[in-house]
Amino acid sequence: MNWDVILAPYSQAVEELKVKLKGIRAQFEHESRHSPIEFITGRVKPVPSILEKAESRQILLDRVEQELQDIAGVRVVCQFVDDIYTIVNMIKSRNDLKIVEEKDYVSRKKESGYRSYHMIIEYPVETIHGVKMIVAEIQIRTLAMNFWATNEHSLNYKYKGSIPSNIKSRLQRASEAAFKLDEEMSIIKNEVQEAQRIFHRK
Ligand code: 0O2
Repeated sequence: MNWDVILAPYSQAVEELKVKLKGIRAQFEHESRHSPIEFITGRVKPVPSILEKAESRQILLDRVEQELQDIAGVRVVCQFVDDIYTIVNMIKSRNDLKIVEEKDYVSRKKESGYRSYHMIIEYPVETIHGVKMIVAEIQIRTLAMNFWATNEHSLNYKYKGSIPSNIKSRLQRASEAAFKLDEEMSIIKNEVQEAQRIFHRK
């Protein structure tokens, strides 16, 4: 399999989506309004991770593009929980992509303690052979959720998916603490935003 050729349109989709989402942030900033986007990252799943996920889910290699929905992944990180839903609604109202599936792990966390809003989309990419429909995953989460997920992801990697139970329960508590932090910040959101507006004016 020529992975460079297969993954090229995925890479293009990630780059285009990043540009478009950064455009939303820039527009809010130009209008001196609170941007629901703090930062954006994106990646194409590395080939060894694609192969590993395919093997663990018993997906045949020629079905990988149809079965794996996160080969192209974009992550939108927000300050506040409300911002997540602002972004979700903005993405839903766009004409340049189609929503295929939504997974709200914000209001219903995963067993691990993971919180994030996932949108699976279909996005058309212009290639030299015509339009190719790319399935991509957009993850939307707060800074606190991102902090937790990044640390848990590293531990999962370190322990090859079998995190010791004492660390697992620490992670559960950390997840609750991150959620509490988001709740507390939401309550003083207006105060924080006002302070940030004054700061930006200076
Ligand atoms: P990567 O690229 O290393 O992040 P499902 O069958 O619905 O339970 P599925 O199909 O994998 O799971 O889709 P889902 O739930 O949308 O998860 C896809 C991605 O979400 C993962 O990619 C992670 O990025 C993130 N994610 C999901 N669950 C967790 C979790 O418990 N902890 C952390 N840290 N991230 C999670 P990959 O495949 O892990 O790869």
